[in-house]
Amino acid sequence: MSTAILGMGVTGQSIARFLRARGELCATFDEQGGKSMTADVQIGPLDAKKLAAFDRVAVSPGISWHHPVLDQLRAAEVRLCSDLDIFLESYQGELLAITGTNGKTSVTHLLGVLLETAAGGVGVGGNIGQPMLDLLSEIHPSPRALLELSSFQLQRCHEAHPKWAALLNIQSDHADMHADPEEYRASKLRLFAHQSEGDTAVLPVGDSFDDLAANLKQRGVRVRRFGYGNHADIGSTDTDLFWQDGAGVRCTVPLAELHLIGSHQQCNLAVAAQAAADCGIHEAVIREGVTSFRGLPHRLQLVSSHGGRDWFDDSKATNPDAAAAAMAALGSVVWVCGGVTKGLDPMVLLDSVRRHVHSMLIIGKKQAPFVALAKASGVPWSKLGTIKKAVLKASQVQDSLLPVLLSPAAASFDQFANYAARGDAFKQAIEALK
Ligand code: UMA
Repeated sequence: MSTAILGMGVTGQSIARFLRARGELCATFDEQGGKSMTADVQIGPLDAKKLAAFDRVAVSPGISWHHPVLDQLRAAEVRLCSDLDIFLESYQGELLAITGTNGKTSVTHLLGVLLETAAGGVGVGGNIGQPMLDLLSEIHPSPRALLELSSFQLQRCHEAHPKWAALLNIQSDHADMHADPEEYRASKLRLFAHQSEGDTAVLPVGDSFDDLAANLKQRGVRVRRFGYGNHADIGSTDTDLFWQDGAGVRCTVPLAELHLIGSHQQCNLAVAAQAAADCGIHEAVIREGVTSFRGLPHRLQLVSSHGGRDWFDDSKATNPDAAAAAMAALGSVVWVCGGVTKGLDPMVLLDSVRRHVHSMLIIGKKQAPFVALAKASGVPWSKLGTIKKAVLKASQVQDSLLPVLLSPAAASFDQFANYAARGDAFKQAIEALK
């Protein structure tokens, strides 16, 4: 079988490594090129005629599914596939998968730590950064794989069938890559399309997932709903985190024992706890795991208490809903926001800003959407442009009790390599104040 691989980032390189190790023929293509690319990569515009000569074309997640060349290949009935398809062709173990707009990396990370204690351990990969095909390079791959899957990865996969799958939320994101919100939602829901008797699906509580839950139950899938409040099977209340053990008995941990704030983060912990319990991990291990988890960097992380106020780095909040959850968790904040909106209008945050924001400090190259939000909300605002200037300005805000929250509601790539670099710059700027 010959494969053309499109996009030679982390995913494309892992596909090439995997197929070449098996002696399969493949050719590699990238439209932009880059320093890390080997000489065999064909750099430049994609040519549908050339690609149609291959048995299949593996498409990296960051290449739009609506790329005109992919449309031409579809018209020519060329098989398009993803690294997930190639992974599933070869992997014989049990598959656990996590998707959602926000929180999936945190849940995947914590669950990975918990499942590491199971016999045979776990291979963790996917959108979290470790390409899933690299998990198969081990001589004895783990008997279970835990994948974080993005809408892009699910959209281009033919038949994922996870034994245990969770959807954390569907919020507005990636409007620049998906044709419309329905397409984005449909991509995420593909995770459950092939689940059947004996599988488990974890879904948020709420009307918008009731039909899916009913449909899955009809197919014999065990459905668990998570959320805030006692009506959920898994989740958090004002006082506790809760999930169910193997016998269906409710396990609880007081919120006071957790390091993570905000019901959105606490519900994520509960989902990871539930997954671990469903995989037979001992309750004591789960308790230890959730109470010791301090969260991943750049996710509502307290990074300084300089000047008598708390400074939170939530740089990973690259869409409005993530920022809204962070504001709600902190109550009232000086908000550092702005960046690349990815086709999403920050105006959806109007209510949250009115309720939780003392003042807005706007960064990023194109500030107009955030300026419009500030004007509509009536809160004081300043256009600062850089993180450094925003941090300096924040340090001068009079009400010293208010936390400063970097939760940009936008991507970082107008000014930084990624959200982590943006969060690091925030921390450095706070250090520089000292
Ligand atoms: N490229 C083209 N044409 C295009 C677009 C890209 O040729 O139209 C080329 C670029 O020049 C580049 C390569 O494709 O060389 C990049 O491929 P990619 O964007 O698919 O990125 P990878 O390096 O393969 O990383 C991908 C995920 N990236 C995206 O989905 C955008 C990584 O998720 C993931 O960790 C990795 O696979 C391993 O599975 C990142 C991400 O931002 C963290 N994900 C989004 C998110 O979490 O919100 C979905």
